[in-house]
Amino acid sequence: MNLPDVQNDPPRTESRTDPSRVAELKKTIEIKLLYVVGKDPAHASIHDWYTATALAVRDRIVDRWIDTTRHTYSQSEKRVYYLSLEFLIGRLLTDSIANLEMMPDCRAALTELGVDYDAVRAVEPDAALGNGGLGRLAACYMESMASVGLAGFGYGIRYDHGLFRQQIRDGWQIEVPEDWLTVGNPWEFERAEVTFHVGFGGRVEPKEAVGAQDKSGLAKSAPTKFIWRPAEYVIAIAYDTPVVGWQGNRINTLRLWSARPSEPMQFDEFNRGLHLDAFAEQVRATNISRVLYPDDSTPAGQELRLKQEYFFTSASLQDMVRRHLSQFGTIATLPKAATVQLNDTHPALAVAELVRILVDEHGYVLSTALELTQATIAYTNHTLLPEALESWPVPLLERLLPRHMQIIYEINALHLAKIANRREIPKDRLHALSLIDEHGGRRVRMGHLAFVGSKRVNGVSGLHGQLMRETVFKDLNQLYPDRITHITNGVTFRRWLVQCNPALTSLINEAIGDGWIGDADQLKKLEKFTSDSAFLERFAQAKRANKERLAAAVARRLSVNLDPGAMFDVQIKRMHEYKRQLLNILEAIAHYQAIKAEPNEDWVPRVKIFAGKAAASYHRAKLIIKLINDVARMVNNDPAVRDKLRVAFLPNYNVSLAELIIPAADLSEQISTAGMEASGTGNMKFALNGALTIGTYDGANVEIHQHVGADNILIFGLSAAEVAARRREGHDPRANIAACPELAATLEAVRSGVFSPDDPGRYAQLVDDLTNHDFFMLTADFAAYAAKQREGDDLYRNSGDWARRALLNTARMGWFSSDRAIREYASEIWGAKPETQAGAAE
Ligand code: D6G
Repeated sequence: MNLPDVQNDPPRTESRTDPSRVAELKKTIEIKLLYVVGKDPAHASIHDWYTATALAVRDRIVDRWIDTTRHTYSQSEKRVYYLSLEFLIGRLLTDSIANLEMMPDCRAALTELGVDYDAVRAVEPDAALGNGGLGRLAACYMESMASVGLAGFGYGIRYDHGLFRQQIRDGWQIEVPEDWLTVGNPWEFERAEVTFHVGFGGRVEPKEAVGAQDKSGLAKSAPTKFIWRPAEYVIAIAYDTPVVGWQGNRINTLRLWSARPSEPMQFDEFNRGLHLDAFAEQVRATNISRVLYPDDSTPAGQELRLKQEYFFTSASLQDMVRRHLSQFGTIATLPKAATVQLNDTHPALAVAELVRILVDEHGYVLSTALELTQATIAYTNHTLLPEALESWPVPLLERLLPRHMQIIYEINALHLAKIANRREIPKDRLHALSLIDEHGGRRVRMGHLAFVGSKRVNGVSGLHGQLMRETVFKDLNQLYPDRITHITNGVTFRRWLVQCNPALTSLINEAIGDGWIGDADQLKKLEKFTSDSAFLERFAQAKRANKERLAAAVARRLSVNLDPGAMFDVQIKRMHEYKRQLLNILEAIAHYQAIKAEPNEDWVPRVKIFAGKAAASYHRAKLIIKLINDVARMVNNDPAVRDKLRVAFLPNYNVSLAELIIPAADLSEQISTAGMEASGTGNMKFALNGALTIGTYDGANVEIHQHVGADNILIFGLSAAEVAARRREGHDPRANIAACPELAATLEAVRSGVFSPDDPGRYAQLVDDLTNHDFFMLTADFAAYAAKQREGDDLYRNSGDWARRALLNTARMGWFSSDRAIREYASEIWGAKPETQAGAAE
């Protein structure tokens, strides 16, 4: 079993307890421990207490959950289906307790039982059913849909193993399987009766046309009808987790599918002594929900990934159609009553699947089925990186989903036929508009499929929306000019301020009340405290307390001592070359060399903190982790710079670690190559918690800059347009290096093995690539970045003024609440009306 390794918190709110509620809760926890966990309190482990507490809290959720479900049915609320291959939920205990405003009671009840709440919360495993931003966004959106009062349904996969656990051995990343379910999951309800058959393979047979139907759009003299006879079926079983909105006013459902074989085993084979073979098919079926993001560098890995995508998409749509028919009796009204949001292209097969259901099972002609589909589905694009735009080989789709491939061809034909009427679109753009990419082996472009099958296609920041129109969907945008929009991402302030930063939350509540928790714009009221030096002092003290908490955790885990008086400079996110952790560590090396050269200068002490996982097969990203650790070892053991610079790489970055680190940050590193980070949400969490951003003009940094004001953010480097121009006109890294002696010296030190004496050639290739290619433009931005860092030092010297700028960041981040983002989705895309609470229209 994996031992939980983050013991953050302690969240202590000032609210009072209610003795009768405490007594009632204490009784429930005792009953759960005894009758559900089956343990004597005298022998209960801390994990047993966690399970009992979670079950007691869950009881308080279920009544409201049922109320919400009834309300949705009785009011015929429009349902929003959020399909996502990832939900990076993290821990749920504090989330649920805080949103139900039960924290003081819960702490008190456990104290009376002789149990420490913080110890209980720390044993909950992180539900790491996602990689990074996209998955965490889905989790924030689920919470916000419940908080603003929308009938939101999350649909995804219940992976047995979430994102791998990262260990660092001798500076290298090692991946270890994650096993969050081994100790049970008290938040989920298995719905053994909610099952759907998901087919794969087989063949498509023509079937005699069914008789004419008179409703418009239904097949009258249908040409040829087809029937898909899959070769195998996998069963999807539902597991429901309640999603608690702020103050528990609404409890929505996250439904995750687990894969089961249609037969438990091949009995004949077993009896013939073929004990392993008897389970082969079953293993193949259950593998579908086994692991988040299987390595898809092999054909078998690719097939599994595609199966995962179809598996959860099909089960979710079957469930949606079943629910709609049971409530309304006809599928014709689906777009009025339901909307499906595709979180990136992973569920893009929903377009073909819904058309298939409508045509094959409900008798629609394909063009009408496509219209109904387009009125129901919407698609969020998350990346412009060509290598991240999904496409599937046509032969693979033909083999695994033959009927869908046929439907995709038909959709493509209808779509391309539109061009005939559009004189302004040159006919030679046909290949760019087609759903099928004909270059180097035929592939289905999933982004194009999602685009064509959707009512709206949104980017996730202003800049990203604009770049989508100019680059990846340039041609499609010309054909469907009103389809692209953008909705800038947001984060839920309940988790990313209230729960993770109780020190700052108490101070804010004292100053402006707690109305901001449900209405984030109220944070603006904090602006009036920017000239109140006593308040600024307390604001700085809250930050200091969070830094001490983090320093204690780092000392425990890494035996590195961090001075809470130093500037905490943090970059935590997935390891990726475009996110440029390498730029950060190279600048840290240059800074290290500068300190060594002038040890008596008045340097501002800095702690550079990194955390992040690299994909298992992403060797360059793993090498950068190693470089950070090599630099850390040297810097942290060099007495000459000890109190001026420290470097720490914290292993196994996950939601809980982020909750510990973010409140403690002074400086937030958001330094992607401009044009490559679609939005970012980490950038929002840091600024909300009173960190200044050092960043490029990229993704949502652009909007953070607009909101917090140019004086309260450190922007540097090439813009997206400048990056594009350099790519077009030729980028000369050698000239950049020659023009910046600090960079030249830094690269030489890395290349020659100063930081890798055990293997001097370790970084030679890395430095060569930077010198000769530098696709991510590190050398172009280095000098501006280094200068900005020193500007940051100068600001930090004046602690009162730094606190003022930090407070302005917190005060002006209200717009980045996921409640705002969800309201925009509701009005611009979903046509759904949020309620502040179930039953009361806003
Ligand atoms: C969720 C919430 C629960 C409800 C169940 C089935 O688990 O209250 O009874 O879903 O709801 P339908 O799928 O039948 O709408």
